[in-house]
Amino acid sequence: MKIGITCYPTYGGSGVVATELGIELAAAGHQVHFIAYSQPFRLRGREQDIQFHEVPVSNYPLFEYPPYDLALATRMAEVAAYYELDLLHVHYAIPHSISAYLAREMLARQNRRLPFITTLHGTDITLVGLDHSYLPITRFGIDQSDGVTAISNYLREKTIQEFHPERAIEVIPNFVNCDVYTPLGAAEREAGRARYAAPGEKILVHLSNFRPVKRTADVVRIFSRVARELPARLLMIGDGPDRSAAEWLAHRKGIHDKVHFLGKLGSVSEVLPLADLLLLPSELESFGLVALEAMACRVPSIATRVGGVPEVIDDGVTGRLFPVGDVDGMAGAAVELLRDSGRFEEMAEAARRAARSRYCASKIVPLYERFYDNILAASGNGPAA
Ligand code: GMT
Repeated sequence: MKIGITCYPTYGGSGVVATELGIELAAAGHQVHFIAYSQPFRLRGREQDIQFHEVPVSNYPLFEYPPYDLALATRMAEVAAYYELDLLHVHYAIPHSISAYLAREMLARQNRRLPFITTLHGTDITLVGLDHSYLPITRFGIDQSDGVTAISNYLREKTIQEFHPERAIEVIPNFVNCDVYTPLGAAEREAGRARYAAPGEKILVHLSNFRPVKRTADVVRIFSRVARELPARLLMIGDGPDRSAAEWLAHRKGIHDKVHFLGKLGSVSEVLPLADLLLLPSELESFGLVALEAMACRVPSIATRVGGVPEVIDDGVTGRLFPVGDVDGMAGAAVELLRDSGRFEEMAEAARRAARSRYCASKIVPLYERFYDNILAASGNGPAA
């Protein structure tokens, strides 16, 4: 199959899922074309067999707001025609589904079919879509899609409840490559941990785009309580609007020498397996991809019971879940686990097992391939059903 993929190429779960999907599809023998304003960050160094098409957005002085969605639609239509794409798969509804709709309509005038699939990731529905100025166009994008998937049951239900779409929504959960996200051998792990912590110190990790929804101040508060009870370090991976507030809080609490702000890392899979616990105290997560990546590396999470997180983390088995803002509860659970090596090992093992049995790329990517086949069959582009 020849598949065009569009996503937000910068730091963020939807772009990560889109990129990993493209890599897996290319490995399965499909021809994959990314169409975005810059190369997706996780694609760097892994672009073999994948083509990237940059979307140029002209900056004519009249345009106070350069029309990216139109430039994207134009590039989608061009790439689809030049490379004879079978379908487009867009990640995040706004504006990608609208650009794909325009591309499909442009090509229809040349008697070419270009069905498109929209995958909903979360904030496109919970934040962007519910801003009333975007609601009608988000619903239009969903209804015009030839197929729609959501990354958790929570998000599917939320979309139906808020948007009443005409188009059916299929849940295809996020996934992780369990060979890339995998525990390290003892010697390699010890050597890696020594970069950040002294022997005997526990390592907690947080990874996000540091947006308000991630509650990064809670991460620092939780860690501050943990560090009072036992020797520990905190790795903060990523960057975004709330990073400096988190740095300020670490200084104010006098723990800045124990908190390492590592910024945006391309190779998260090398750092996650060094940690003991992941902290994910978000206000909302439609899935919580980083918790799954950590689980695959044998790292359980202390997280909030929000959105799709309980579908990923089984409370008390593969991690612990608490109400939003329950900093004391989350810190207490972290200390309890880190002090009880028997229970910790059991949870770490269960986390890895759950990631492998339910969310490995080898299990989920075929669901997308089957979905593509069905959409193609329904749109008359074959293969035969
Ligand atoms: O959480 C963000 O700010 C990024 C956002 C995105 O679109 O990149 O993440 C959403 O998609 C991820 C991948 O499917 C999910 O794992 C996140 O839970 C979801 N974020 C929210 O729902 C807040």
